[in-house]
Amino acid sequence: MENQEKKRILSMYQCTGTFTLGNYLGALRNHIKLQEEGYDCVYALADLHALTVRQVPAELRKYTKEAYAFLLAMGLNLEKTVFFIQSQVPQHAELAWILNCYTQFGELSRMTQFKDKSAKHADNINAGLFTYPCLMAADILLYQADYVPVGADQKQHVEIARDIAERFNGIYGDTFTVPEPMIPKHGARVMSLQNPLSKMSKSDENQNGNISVLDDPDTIMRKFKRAKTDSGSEVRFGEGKDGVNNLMGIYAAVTGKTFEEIEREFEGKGYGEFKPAVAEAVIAELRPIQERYREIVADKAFLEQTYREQAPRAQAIAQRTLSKVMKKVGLVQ
Ligand code: ATP
Ligand code: LTN
Repeated sequence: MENQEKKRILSMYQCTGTFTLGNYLGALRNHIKLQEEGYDCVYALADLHALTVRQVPAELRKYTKEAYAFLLAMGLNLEKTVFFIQSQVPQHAELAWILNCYTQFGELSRMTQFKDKSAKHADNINAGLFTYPCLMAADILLYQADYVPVGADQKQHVEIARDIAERFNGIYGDTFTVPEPMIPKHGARVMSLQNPLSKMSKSDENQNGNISVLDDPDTIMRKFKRAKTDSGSEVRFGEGKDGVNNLMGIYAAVTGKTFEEIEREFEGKGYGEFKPAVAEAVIAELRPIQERYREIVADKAFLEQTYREQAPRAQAIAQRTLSKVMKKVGLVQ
């Protein structure tokens, strides 16, 4: 199962809501492709991380299963990729505790996500929010990952995981592979349809700004038709034309067309024709995935059996690293 020659990629996803078109185009779709590009992929749903913000229990469970089914529907191949739910692999929490003891208060205080989230959830600045990077380092280091594909906002977390790995290796000898962030080549960054200066996000209060990957065709059409565009009506990429630029980015990502091709296609046609065309392209992209998704979620027994079978595969890899670490730090086994 484990192949020494292939480089290992690890990524995890928070399941605090339904994935957005941003998650899909900016991350998920690229990560699924990596399976076919000769990497050994390990993917998981980071439900322990989700607890750093107060969740409605039934919703967290629902979103976790939904996200699991969605990635399967996208074509995640369980013969090539290990895909599990973080809380079902106890080694994550165990290694995270140990790594807590090798991480400094000062370095955790400097994490921008901690600063942002504590400002946003001032009534619940819990210890988990603070030590989030140690759990994320455990996620990565347990699997001896070579690369971690992340968006720019998560780069600092991969860097601290590297620092922790290097520090630990320095004290105890080679234990962890030092991971590298993998920043996507064509980093499709999808912005909110209502405020093209902020990224499309699951937790956006304005649901008209984000396209959920499970939105039905009518909803997708309506949201695109209402998308904020700029003054003027020409479909042309340009500075200060954030609304149109965003729609062009989405259209390009979905159809594979270049910006010049898009400008030519809509020459003299205006936003009135462009917006529904973008919506149609997105609908067509998501339709087959949504169909498979509906089949998978309808079969609860299959879904449950699948994630249950994956947990021991992940545990086997994770335990090898954890046992090494326990021995090195002096825990009796
Ligand atoms: P939240 O709203 O809770 O902050 P999110 O929707 O921003 O969540 P994450 O779970 O933090 O999503 O991110 C999962 C992956 O999706 C990350 O690799 C992240 O870089 C990517 N991603 C999230 N939003 C976008 C976006 N709008 N455009 C491109 N990539 C995105
Ligand atoms: N923090 C990440 C989710 C995450 C992750 C990981 C990503 C948890 N553990 C390990 C890569 C590797 C986020 O919020 N997107």
